[in-house]
Amino acid sequence: MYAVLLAAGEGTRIRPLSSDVPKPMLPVADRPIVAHTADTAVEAGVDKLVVVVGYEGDAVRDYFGDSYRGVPVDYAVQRERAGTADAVAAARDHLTAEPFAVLNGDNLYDPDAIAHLFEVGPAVGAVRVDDPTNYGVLETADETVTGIVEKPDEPPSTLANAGVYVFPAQARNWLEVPASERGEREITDVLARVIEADTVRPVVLDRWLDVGRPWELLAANEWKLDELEPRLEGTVSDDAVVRGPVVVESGASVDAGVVLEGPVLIRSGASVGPNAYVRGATLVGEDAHVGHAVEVKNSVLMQGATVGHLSYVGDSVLGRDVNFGAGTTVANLRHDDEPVEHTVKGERVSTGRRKFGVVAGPEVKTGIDSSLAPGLALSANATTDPGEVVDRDR
Ligand code: TTP
Repeated sequence: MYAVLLAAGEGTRIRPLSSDVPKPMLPVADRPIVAHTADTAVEAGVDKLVVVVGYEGDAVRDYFGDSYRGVPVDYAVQRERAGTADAVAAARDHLTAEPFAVLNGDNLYDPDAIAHLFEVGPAVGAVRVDDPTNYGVLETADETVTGIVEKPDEPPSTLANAGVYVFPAQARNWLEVPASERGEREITDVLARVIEADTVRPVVLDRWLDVGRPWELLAANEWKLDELEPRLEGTVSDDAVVRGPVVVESGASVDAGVVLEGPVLIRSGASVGPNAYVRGATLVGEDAHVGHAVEVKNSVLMQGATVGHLSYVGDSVLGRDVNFGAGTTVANLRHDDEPVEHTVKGERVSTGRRKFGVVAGPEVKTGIDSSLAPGLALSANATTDPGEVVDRDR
């Protein structure tokens, strides 16, 4: 079997982090999100990957090249973001007379369940949820999927569609579905045709995460950082303290007085300290720097991000080459203890998190002593003034 990975979306809901990279290339532990998807497919035994790229697609091509973990990789380009069925249709020239799997390049899956799903023939992955009304919900009878309904008021089951499918070869002829109400050609309409023609099995995944919004990138890192095998390959001072699962990659350095409390990953080229406190789950990306008297907790610092001195960063995502001035303090908790809100595509939404800090796009710079409010988004290249209290997105 081979797998089609959908990685053509822009990730408008995760802006500003996707302002210069496609969402599937955002980092989760030691690799981009889409590499975790590819790992799942490779470990389930696929013999080819077809990656559908679009927005900033070169970043995806540069990462995988023409093979990944011994499996050949082909690319298809989706010209317009016209929906998930359209994305698979863009790969038509690569679809063969064999059954094929389709996975979202921005989802994390439970690998054992995916291996099982690939074995059972036409199938769809699902997760059990308490409130299915916001999902595509599977209708089932006798271990067979009989239908799928989008965001139903009265859900026919608690099985939410997890966006991973095994289709029979003929499905490549059923991709020309009409646009849905939201104007996209949806893969679930292709699934509906497969359900009419074939027996489709539901396969329940224990764990699944769709990375759509910034706090889901934190959740993805919490998941994958927790799975890393601890190892200290970089330079770690004898005067540093390492507690719990910590990885310091070769080429990274940890100076005196630093306390690392896992799960923490310090990537190659990064430096921490002296006298810094980094608490899990935290990713300090390649060439990032956490300096003197800085505390970082449950955060993602992308490549080249710098928090040089006397700052606090909690529950936050700092994009590529962000620079926080001395004394920058992130607030990550509301006084009323309600979940922190964040603006996604112009709408205030609850993150569901009691603690959530800031989302800073690439090359943001804060002035010294900036105070940043919980849930704040700073767009690419935004700056703050010295001493400024920032409680509105910019
Ligand atoms: P979404 O997360 O629904 O879309 P997106 O990635 O563009 O993000 P946003 O809604 O924030 O703008 O997409 C689900 C998966 O399908 C994801 O892996 C991207 C992929 N996709 C495509 O490849 N082409 C498309 O036209 C669409 C809509 C999605």
